[in-house]
Amino acid sequence: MKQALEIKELNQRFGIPEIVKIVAGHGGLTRVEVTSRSAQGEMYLHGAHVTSWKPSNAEEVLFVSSQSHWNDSRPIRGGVPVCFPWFSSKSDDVNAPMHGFARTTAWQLESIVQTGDAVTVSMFIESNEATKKWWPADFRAVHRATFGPELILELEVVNTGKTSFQFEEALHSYFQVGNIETVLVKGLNGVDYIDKIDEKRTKTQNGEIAIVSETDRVYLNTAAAVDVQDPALHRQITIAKENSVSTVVWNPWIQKAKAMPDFGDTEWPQMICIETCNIGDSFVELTPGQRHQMKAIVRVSKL
Ligand code: TA6
Repeated sequence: MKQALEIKELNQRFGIPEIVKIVAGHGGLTRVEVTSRSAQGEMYLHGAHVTSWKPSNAEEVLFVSSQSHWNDSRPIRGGVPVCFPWFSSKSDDVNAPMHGFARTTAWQLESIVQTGDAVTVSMFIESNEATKKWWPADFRAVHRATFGPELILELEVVNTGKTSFQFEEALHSYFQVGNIETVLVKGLNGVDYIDKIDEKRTKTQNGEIAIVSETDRVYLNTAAAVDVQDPALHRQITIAKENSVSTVVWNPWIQKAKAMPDFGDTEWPQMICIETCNIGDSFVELTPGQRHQMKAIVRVSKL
């Protein structure tokens, strides 16, 4: 009953008739649903997690595992997990959640604005006792998702405290592909990367990337847009970015897929992660009052 009242109030405050409604989604988690002339989209308050973007002239672009958990203590497997304020494991605390606490935190709706054919959903979190259990900083983070002919994701972090802090961030985007074994990833030729599957050795990308085994690479010092060419679905997904200098390319392949309980054993051929980040040595530092906005801009075109 409590959730029904909350959803009713959220629809009164933020709903847009025929365009935006707030519902109880998978696992009863609160979901914003967008249906406009240019695109359909979904975003959960849990983790400010975008789980769907389907432009009117294309099929679903994001991958979500059929085995995903749907509860407020686990991250959703797929879509766009927001990794903040650290990436992967926390260097000084083995008990800290992987990829930070943002993706398993309840965010709040800030605004929902229709601009022409596009709809921008903004959600925010602010530092509190729960976040300070893991990280002492005073901050406000906003995740703005614009569902239109492009999917535009912006993660803004503001230092609301009196001391500087450093953080890592990633929009850990899972993209739907027809067959990973025929996909080619272009745009990173000549870029150095850390190969997490080969003892974190640093290598240089030679040409385009074909995925032929478990792939987990952190491309360094690159602002380049990436093209995911997917002949099986006859489309190309382009991921451009702003204020991001790291790009992660990940596919778990067979063994890692089997090892993940919230990922189907046979789902690895249907997805690839192209992650828009500032991680490792490319962390972000904010002085008091300073803010940083990282943006991913996703487009789909016919191949
Ligand atoms: O971004 C790639 C990666 O760091 C992989 O190493 C793998 O762990 C993936 O993220 C998924 O992490 P998660 O904590 O969501 O299972």
